[in-house]
Amino acid sequence: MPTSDLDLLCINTIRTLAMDAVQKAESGHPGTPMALAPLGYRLFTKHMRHDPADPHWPNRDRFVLSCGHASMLLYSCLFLSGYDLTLDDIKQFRQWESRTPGHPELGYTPGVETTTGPLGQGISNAVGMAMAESHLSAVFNKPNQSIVDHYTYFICSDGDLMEGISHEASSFAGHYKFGKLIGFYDDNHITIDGSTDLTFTDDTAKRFEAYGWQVLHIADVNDLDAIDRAIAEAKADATRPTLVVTRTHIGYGSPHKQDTAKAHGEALGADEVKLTKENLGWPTTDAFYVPPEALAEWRKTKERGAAAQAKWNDLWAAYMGQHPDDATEYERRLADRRRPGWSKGIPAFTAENGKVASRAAFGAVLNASAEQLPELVGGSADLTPSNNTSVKAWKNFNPEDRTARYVHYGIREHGMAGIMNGMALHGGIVPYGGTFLIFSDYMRPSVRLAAFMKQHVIYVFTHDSIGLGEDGPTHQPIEQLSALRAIPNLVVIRPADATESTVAWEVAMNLQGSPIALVLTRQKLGFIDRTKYGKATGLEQGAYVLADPPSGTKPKVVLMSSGSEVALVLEAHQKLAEQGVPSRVVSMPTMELFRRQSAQYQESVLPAGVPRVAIEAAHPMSWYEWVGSDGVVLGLTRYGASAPYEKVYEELGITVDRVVTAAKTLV
Ligand SMILES: Cc1ncc(C[n+]2csc(CCOP(=O)(O)OP(=O)(O)O)c2C)c(N)n1
Repeated sequence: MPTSDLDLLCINTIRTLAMDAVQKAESGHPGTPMALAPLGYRLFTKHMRHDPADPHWPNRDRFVLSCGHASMLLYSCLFLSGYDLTLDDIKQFRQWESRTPGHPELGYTPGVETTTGPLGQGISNAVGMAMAESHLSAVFNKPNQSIVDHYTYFICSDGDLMEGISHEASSFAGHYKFGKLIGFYDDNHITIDGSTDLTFTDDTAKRFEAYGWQVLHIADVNDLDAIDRAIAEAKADATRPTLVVTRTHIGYGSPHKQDTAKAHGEALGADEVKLTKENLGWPTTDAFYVPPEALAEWRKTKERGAAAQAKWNDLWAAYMGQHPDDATEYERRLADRRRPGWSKGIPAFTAENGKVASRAAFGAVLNASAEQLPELVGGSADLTPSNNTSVKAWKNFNPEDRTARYVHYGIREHGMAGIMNGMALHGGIVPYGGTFLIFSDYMRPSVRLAAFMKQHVIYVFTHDSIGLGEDGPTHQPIEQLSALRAIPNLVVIRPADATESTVAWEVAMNLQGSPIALVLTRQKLGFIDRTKYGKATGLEQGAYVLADPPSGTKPKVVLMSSGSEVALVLEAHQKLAEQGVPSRVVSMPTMELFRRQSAQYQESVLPAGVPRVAIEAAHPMSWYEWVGSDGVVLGLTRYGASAPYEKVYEELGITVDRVVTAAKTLV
């Protein structure tokens, strides 16, 4: 069926809004929204089940624009479909505090499901959303009551597919057979530097076939029937994700810029906008013109959405009547709330446990609480026995049993982090994933986005320092701790012993609005006797006093540390006391939570005027914030070494004696 005049008007409304918004802002990416306009139109008005009046409807289809630079495609579709977004918002594209920022940002614009812009991330988020759907539907659906039953759509560009994370996530999705994941590849042959001939001659179709995806083709995105057919075929294959290789033309309709890199990332220019509108047969050259008949057609989406949601509401009401416990449980999970008393079964560590690595303590605590945390879905990037991320009672998540909760991510750290973001964004799941701390570098772009998007994701980073010993400097993190602590809103927790590890897990599960990195040792740590020293619940405030001089004596110096080096400062405290220097010991497992405390609490832990020494087997950078201008940080500004860990500590000067010497020079 040839495209009707009305369809064309609706499609060209996206194209002209994109051109006009970018022209007004004098920055942005007009060409890709212009190219993808027919696909956006068809998805939002015909295929996607979504309710513009309720962007949080749990059973909506998810849509991810992985090529976030094409944000005007998404904003146009959201505004035209009837989300709470106005033409004025579109006119404010890329302006201060507008709801239409340069790239889509979660929380700013109703209907935006994830923050995209760093290419490749969106694909991994979409995989995570499809995974969440597959798990939750297996857990909660009943015969004839599929309360979790939706598709996840994404659009990606050349750049998305060139980025390595697209490989990790797509390979994962193929292996785990996410049949309700439907992606469109914007095959426009153009990137910023010019033609894709310069850099990208992969056979994308063969690549995705090799991953186990169904691959379909649309020869011309302007063929709406072809879009419909592809989506029908994609849905018909329930066992494979689908990639639709879709030929488009960047800057479609622009007489001088179509099919050129010029249409990618800058305004077309007033003259070219005018010429393009004429070329498209647009009724006027006025900016931001939305033909009433096009808007009316687009807004039918609201009726469709309301009807779809009403149908689901009936289903949900029946479900609540027949399965009240499951319904309550589903709501609890969507709200990211814990079961009351979930942590009661976690046993306390005592001196009898002897020395315990914090990774081992974590494994024990995870296992002791897992039954009360059915919202957890977790695993490791092929380091399960090292990360202690497994739960004895759990089975492996797999295509035959999607209720299972242990995820073997394979050696795909970046993919794992992006997929976890997708699960958290979907809702109903708290994802955790493990690897060595050193490989947090491989995950960093997704960790940053989790923090930016305020997602509840838990990273289990073990082998946290030179303390891992013989594997040597390639595996010994140095700058990773400071680098992670520099990510705003990421809560990094490095527990000092088994007891702090328990509190860390409780914080990690209870905290909302921040991802949490648990930084854990390979080597065993001594037991800190809490009848003698400060309570480990002080971790909740980020830092707390572990030891003070005998009452009445004021400390002359504060010794601080985190994790395995807390043992060193405790010993230094003892030695200094013997030498007549009264000191205070502060355990600072998490700088982020300490920063959130009142100035009064901070002062009570780190009193002004008392000099401070910090020690950590890592780059010193993050400690300068806490030691003050006259303080001393003992850290590492070199790489580690391959040897038994005690020897490495000794040779690199992470020792009690150095703390004692530094403290004495300060007092
Ligand atoms: C990780 C990452 N690297 C670089 C960029 C900068 N960038 C934005 S779009 C783009 C490539 C544009 O080519 P393509 O992905 O084909 O998009 P199109 O030109 O078709 O819109 C680049 C390099 C980015 N956004 N993310």
